[in-house]
Amino acid sequence: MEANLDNNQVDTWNELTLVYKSALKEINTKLEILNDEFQHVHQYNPIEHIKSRLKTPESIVKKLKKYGQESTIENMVSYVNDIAGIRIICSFASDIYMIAEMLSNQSDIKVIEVRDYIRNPKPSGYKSYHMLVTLPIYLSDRIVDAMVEIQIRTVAMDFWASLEHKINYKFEGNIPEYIRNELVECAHMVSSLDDRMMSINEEVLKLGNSEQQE
Ligand code: 0O2
Repeated sequence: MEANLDNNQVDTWNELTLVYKSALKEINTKLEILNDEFQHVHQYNPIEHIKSRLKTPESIVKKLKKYGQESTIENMVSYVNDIAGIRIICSFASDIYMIAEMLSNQSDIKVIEVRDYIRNPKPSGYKSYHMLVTLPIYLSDRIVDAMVEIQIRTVAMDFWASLEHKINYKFEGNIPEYIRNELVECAHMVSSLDDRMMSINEEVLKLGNSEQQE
């Protein structure tokens, strides 16, 4: 993207990426605090790991093309919502909603949109909980709101999504039907695995509680 920009636009682009990077740092810190506090109070970490990324200029341009928009900085800010993206990987499906709620309850985070692909999976079988949020970034002379796409999913959902993403890339979006069907079937297996792992965990927690009361 930078190659087609004049000096002023390069400045704007650099400032924008600084704002998006700062937003990712802030959300990362918020999540680390929640995870540490959770460990302290409940003796377990709901978050397995966190990945964050800034969308590459190539992907931004591709998305703008998909929307039929010119590749300008204004369009990038107006139309591409996931320039800053963070993915939170949890152990259990129940952790997903708990983390989403804890983040939404923070007063500086404004939830713009929720897409619950866990309750409503995509036809591909894709499952994940997506939140589009804004949060204020305090610069030296002003405050700007930065938008971040937060994806929350289990380890198993993430395993599925990573493989499906690679396959989709390999076939440029035209996955052969038999592989697509196989992926849908695997997505069902992932859901059932998540349910069973969550039941085991609940059972273990119950046993732990009753032992403490004895
Ligand atoms: P990347 O490379 O991960 O950034 P929209 O943003 O509304 O125009 P879309 O795709 O309808 O586009 O939004 P949606 O459905 O909320 O998807 C946003 C992101 O979720 C995608 O970003 C993917 O990361 C992920 N995602 C959505 N559907 C699937 C799916 O079927 N399989 C996999 N593996 N991931 C999915 P990008 O920008 O498409 O890609």
